[in-house]
Amino acid sequence: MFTNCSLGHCHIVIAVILWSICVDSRKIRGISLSYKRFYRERKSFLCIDGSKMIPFDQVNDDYCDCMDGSDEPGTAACPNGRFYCTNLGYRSHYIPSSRVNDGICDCCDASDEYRSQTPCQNTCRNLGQRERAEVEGQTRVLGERLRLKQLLIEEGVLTWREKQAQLRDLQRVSDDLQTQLDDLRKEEARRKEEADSLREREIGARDTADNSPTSPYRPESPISVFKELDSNRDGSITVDEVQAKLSPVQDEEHALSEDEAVIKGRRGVPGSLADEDPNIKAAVSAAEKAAADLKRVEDAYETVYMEIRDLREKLSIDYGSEREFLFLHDQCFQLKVYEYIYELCPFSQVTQKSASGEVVSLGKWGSWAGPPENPYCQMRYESGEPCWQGPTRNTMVMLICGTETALRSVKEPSKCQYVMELQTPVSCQPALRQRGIHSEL
Ligand code: MAN
Repeated sequence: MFTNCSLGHCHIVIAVILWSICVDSRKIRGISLSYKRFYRERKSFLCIDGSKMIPFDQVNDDYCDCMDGSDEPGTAACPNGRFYCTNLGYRSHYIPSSRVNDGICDCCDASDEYRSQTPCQNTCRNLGQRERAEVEGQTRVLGERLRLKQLLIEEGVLTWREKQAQLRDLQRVSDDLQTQLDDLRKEEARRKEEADSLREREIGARDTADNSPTSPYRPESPISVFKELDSNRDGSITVDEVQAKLSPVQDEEHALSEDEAVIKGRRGVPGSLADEDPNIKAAVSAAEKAAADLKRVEDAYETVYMEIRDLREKLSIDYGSEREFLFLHDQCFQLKVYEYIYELCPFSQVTQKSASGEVVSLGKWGSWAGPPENPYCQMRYESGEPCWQGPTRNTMVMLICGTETALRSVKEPSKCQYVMELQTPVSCQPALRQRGIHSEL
C-alpha cells in the first residue's frame, strides 16, 4: 500500500490512519453493542434523551454536552454518565463514568483504565471459568436434588394408591361387619326374648304357687319383686342390687349385710332362675353368647370405623400439586436447641420437650401458609399450649431446598411463636436460566 508513495504522502496517510484509529477508539468506548446504533460516526449525535443535537466529534471529547451524559460514555466528564464494560468471557456491566481512568480496575477486561497509569490485567477469562465451574457444580447438585424429588414424588404416588386401596378394603370390611351386626342384633334380641319369656313363665308359675294360702312368700308377687330388685334388668339379682334396694338410705347401722341380702334376694325370687332350671340356663347362656358375639363385632366395627375416619382425614390433606409432600406424613423430625428437643411431625403436630421431660404442644397442623404464587413453601401449626401471660403457641415451618430431609433450625423470634426450617429436596425448584456469561464482541 505504501510502496509507491512519496515520503510526504506517506506521512499524510499514516496521520489519517492514526487519527481515524484515535477517533474510532474514542467513539466506541463504553458503549454496549445494542447502543452502537446511536453512535454513528460522521453524523451529528442526538443525545439519547433527545434533548440536544451535537457534532459527532464532541462525543467522548471529555466535555459533557448532553444532560443525560450520553455523549461521554467513555470519559468521566458527565456526572451521570455510565461506562459499559464488555468483559468478554465474563459478565458485561455498567460502571459510573466517574470511575473511568481513575486508577482502579473496575472492568475485568481493563477497558475502563485505557488512559491510566494502572496496569490492569484482563481477568475476564479466569473469572468466567471460575464462575462456570461454580455454576456447573451448583447445577449438578440441583440436578441430584431434583432427581431425589422425583423419586419422592413417585413414592408419594405409590403411597397414595396404597392408601386408596386400603380405604376400599376397609370399606368392604366395614360393610361386611355392618351386615353381621344387623344379623347379630336380631339374633341377640331373639335370644334375649326367648330367655326372658322362659324366665317370666317360670316366675309366673312360682307366682301362682306363692299365692297359695300355704306359701310363705305371700302376698308379695315374685315377678314384681324380681323386677324391682333386678335394677339393671339382666335377669339375675346381685347382692349389690338387693342391698341398694332394701337398705335404708344413709343408715349404715341398718344396712343389709351380704348374707341378709342373699336371703332376702332368694326370698323374692331365687338368686338366678337359671341356676335351677336347665332350659332357662341354656336360653340365658345362648342369649349371653349372642350378646358377646354382638359386642365383639361392634368393637371390630368401631375399630374399622376409626381407621376409615383417620385414613379419609389423611387423604383429604393437600400434599402439594404433585402430592410431593405426602412422603412426609407419618414421619417425625427432631432437633435439639439449647435445653429443648423440638419435634416436627408434618401434617400432625409440633412439640417441645424440656430437659425435665415435659412435652408442650407448639401447634397442630393448620394449613399451608406461603404466598399465593408458592403456597407450599410454608406450613402453619396452630392452637398449641397457651403461653403463660402470652398467646397460644404457634409454629411456622419454612420449607427449604436441600439434599437431605431434616429439621435444620428452630427459633422463637417472639414469645411462644416458633419458626422452624425443614429442609427437603421436594422444595427444590428447577433454576431459572442463569444470567449468561457475555461472549459478544
Ligand atoms: C417455656 C418454653 C419457651 C417459652 C416459655 C414461655 O419455657 O415453651 O419456649 O418461651 O415457656 O413462658
